[in-house]
Amino acid sequence: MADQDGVYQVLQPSGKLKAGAKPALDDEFVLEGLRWMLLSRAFDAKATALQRQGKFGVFSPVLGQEAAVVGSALAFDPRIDWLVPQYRELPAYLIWGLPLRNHILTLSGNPVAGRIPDDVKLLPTQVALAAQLPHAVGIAWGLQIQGREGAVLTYFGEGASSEGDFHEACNLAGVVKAPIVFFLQNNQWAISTPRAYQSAAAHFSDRAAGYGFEGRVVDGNDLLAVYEVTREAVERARRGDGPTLIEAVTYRMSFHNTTDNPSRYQPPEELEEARLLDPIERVEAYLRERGLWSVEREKEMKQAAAEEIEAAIAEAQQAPPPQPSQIFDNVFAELTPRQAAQRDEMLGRSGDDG
Ligand SMILES: Cc1ncc(C[n+]2csc(CCOP(=O)(O)OP(=O)(O)O)c2C)c(N)n1
Ligand SMILES: [Mg+2]
Repeated sequence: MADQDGVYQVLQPSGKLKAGAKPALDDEFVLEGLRWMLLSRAFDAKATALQRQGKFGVFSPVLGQEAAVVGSALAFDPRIDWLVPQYRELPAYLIWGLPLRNHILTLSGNPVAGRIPDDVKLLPTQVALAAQLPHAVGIAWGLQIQGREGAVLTYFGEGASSEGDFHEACNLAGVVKAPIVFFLQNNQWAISTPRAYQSAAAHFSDRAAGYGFEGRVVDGNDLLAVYEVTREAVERARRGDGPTLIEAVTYRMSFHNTTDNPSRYQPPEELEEARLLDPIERVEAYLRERGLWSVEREKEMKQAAAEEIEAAIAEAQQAPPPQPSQIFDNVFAELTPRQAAQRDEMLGRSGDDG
């Protein structure tokens, strides 16, 4: 189903299947995907409002990239596979089992939920660009050495792919045939730096050849195509056939994060064009055509998403307020002598009861 430029697509922007396409996702699974996408979009709106009220710290929305994140995450099995994130993939963390309450507490500056539950195979979000990628390869290689069946999904942006860590991680992953999927979200911007400044290659996925593994480029606004390409990559990893670099071509339809004002650099016509390719509307149109989507159904699902978010916020508000000394918790299993001394000093000064 590749277009002339090689970008894999199953659903056209109108929501119609491409000629000859057979969706790998059944209807129930597509509805499940849409549910996650709507929850993500509703959370983006709520979190933006709470940040503006001073209740949340800096926050990066997923808006526009929901199909890329949800379609890829659904192709894995969170019971055995690991997720190593960047910072713009909330629905994937939830699919992996992170309680939304924990994410809300983190955004509220309360570290009580900073520790990821032991049974959730998820690493913390990473702001230092591409620093997560060597860790992701280490986990994948470790799973392989231990003879476990799990694979790793790691996310990063096209901007992060200009970092040395990206190349080093891919190189090693190729050499040891690590069971990993490098999922590059090409949302066309790295804050204010446009895509063209990151690489002269036609597609970021073309770089995979240089590391000796498979590269695929997919329409990142097409839930069905993203799922299918990622599923193939997971199966490749499970077979022992090594890594895949997937480039999901999408668009960041909102600000980089809440400190950013994209109207200063983003051409308005580009954003208008991107809005015509909205990934949620595409899935809705597909399901409507199949008689599975209606105004009532949409209302119900949006209402359920809003209630889930409100319940998680209420739950987060029950948590004890943060104490300054908690910044020492969950960093190392045991504090170093210097850290212990600093903690004692802080306890002495703050009246914090630890
Ligand atoms: C090593 C490093 N350099 C610079 C930054 C500042 N910075 C934070 S996000 C960002 C843009 C990242 O773009 P991309 O990887 O495309 O991800 P996106 O935000 O578009 O999802 C930059 C430059 C950083 N966090 N880390
Ligand atoms: Mg980007």
